[in-house]
Amino acid sequence: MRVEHAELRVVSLPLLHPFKTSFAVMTDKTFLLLRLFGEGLEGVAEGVMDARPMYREETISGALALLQETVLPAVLGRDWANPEQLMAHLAHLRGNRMTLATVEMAFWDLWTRSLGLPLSTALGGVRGEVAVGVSLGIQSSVEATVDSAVRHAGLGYKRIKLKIEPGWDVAVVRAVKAALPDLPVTVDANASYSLADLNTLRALDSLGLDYMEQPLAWDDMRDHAKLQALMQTPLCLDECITSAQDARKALETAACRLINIKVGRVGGHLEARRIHDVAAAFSAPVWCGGMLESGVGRAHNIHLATLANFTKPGDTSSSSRYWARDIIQEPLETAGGVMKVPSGVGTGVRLDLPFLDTLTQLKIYVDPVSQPTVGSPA
Ligand code: OSB
Ligand code: MG
Repeated sequence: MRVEHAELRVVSLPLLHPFKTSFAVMTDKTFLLLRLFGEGLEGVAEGVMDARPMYREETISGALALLQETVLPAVLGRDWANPEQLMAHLAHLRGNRMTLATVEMAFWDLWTRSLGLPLSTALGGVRGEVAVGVSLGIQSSVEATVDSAVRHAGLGYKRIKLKIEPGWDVAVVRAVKAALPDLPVTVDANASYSLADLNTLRALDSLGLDYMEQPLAWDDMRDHAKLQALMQTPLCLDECITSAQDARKALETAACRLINIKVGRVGGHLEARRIHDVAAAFSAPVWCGGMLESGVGRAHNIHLATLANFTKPGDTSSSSRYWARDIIQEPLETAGGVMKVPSGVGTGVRLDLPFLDTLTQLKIYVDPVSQPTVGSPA
């Protein structure tokens, strides 16, 4: 599969409702969109890095520079047999997994379209629909949160995840658990606690949560292992896990008992699948997280979540929860807490280009550069 040229965009899509986490309030989703073109086909992916490094350390402008200066020149104008070969060629580049994931995922879409296969089939998926829950941001009141949780439970969502931060935790969890005693409820602190908050974390531990996501620092597995030893509630790591090696170390040291896999955080579908396999070897469940992706990233997430060990509901809820209008032509909507895998080849979704153009803040075409041939007499 020859990758002939690329288009990079920065796109800004307004959120229907502000989304508040322990680290930011988001009112729109600004993201990098990459289109790879080759052999008359197109593959698309979005980056999950934000403008500012508040979730992990990559940024949109950093990714744009790295893609233009280093990654795309290494990829364009060449033939790639498969995603493995492409990623082996980029394996000397350290870190920057969100940036690398953007290229890897766009290539998977392009390559599986050229093979005439759905992405989920090429990945080894085992199901045609995936179970989903919702992630509810920090709200203005406990009552508003309970109302929202009950409404989403009524729509069939299979798990309620509450964003928490110090000062917004025990009371809201207790109220939601009281309203929905039979539905799995989880919390996500996005790294806003430390071991100094042990009293609060212990209080949360007694509330029957299905699991607690990333309570401690984004880059600290060791304190998570200390905390897990003191808690009944399983810990789930998100920010801490960027690779299969991270996953192995986290599970070996009992820093967590399950993992939130975000394909955009870990360097792409190959690494996401390796994490899935490592977790399976430890009998640890995984689930598919989200980063408020547009339909492009959402479709990639849904295909990934068809792998066998994605046994907990993911965050890939209906597109209409986030946007008045998405940037793809196909609807991505759940019914009864289940999201159907988009049918068709590749991710199965196509860009709504006229609408996308109205949201595009920056557009850059990247063509192959002529590569100097080392050692040839020219
Ligand atoms: O930690 O899972 C997270 C959104 C943005 C950044 C980080 C996270 C989230 C979510 C929302 O929880 C998941 C979604 O609905 O896409
Ligand atoms: Mg999280």
